[in-house]
Amino acid sequence: MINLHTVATANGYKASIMLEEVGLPYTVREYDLVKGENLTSEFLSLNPVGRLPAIVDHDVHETSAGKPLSVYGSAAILLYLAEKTDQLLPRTAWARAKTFEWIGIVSGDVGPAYSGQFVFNIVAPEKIPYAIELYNRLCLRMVATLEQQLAKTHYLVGDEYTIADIIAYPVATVSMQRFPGNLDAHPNLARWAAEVGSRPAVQRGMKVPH
Ligand SMILES: N[C@@H](CCC(=O)N[C@@H](CS)C(=O)NCC(=O)O)C(=O)O
Repeated sequence: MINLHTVATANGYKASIMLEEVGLPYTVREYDLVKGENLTSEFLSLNPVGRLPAIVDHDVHETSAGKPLSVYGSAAILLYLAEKTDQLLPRTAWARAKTFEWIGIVSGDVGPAYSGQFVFNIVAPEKIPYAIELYNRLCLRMVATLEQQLAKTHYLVGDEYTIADIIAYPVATVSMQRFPGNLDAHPNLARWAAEVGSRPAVQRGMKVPH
């Protein structure tokens, strides 16, 4: 059995979509970040970073007497579950490396660009034009990168639906949607998002925790 510790955000949905896609049974615990539930000693003992999502896999222990395996972070969770179930990770060297590359792009470039854009446009009490302009431009570059790729390939890595698509879908439909006109102005991204979003596992995962 796997426990999913999560929140209703793009990062949380990446993990719940993956669990739905691979078909492993799991329980869900939702955290209230405003109340600081992610900073309790109980949660920090399984993830010292204190962020969500994280999973605990009770089938795997470091030693026979040790505690169950915990894995933090959407990219690590997707890679772990893909390897555990032998699903959604291509076998050829080229496609496998490109899948890793897209996991890195979405986690390290696209996600932080949209986080910064949200913080400086919406959350920051003081509106700093330089920061707003910087992150708005960065987001436009990121969405253009996805659009260019999806103009060339059906899914992010060729013809095969992979964990690269799973990690990118919640960003495209939650984070990018906050940035007006993003999907509408990018037909290949919109085509891909409609197809990925029609998968039953994706629809179920996008409802976890709600
Ligand atoms: N690199 C992580 C980022 C996780 C992350 O930013 N989690 C946010 C929610 S979406 C969080 O837990 N924030 C609470 C905090 O930073 O205290 C991932 O890809 O999963």
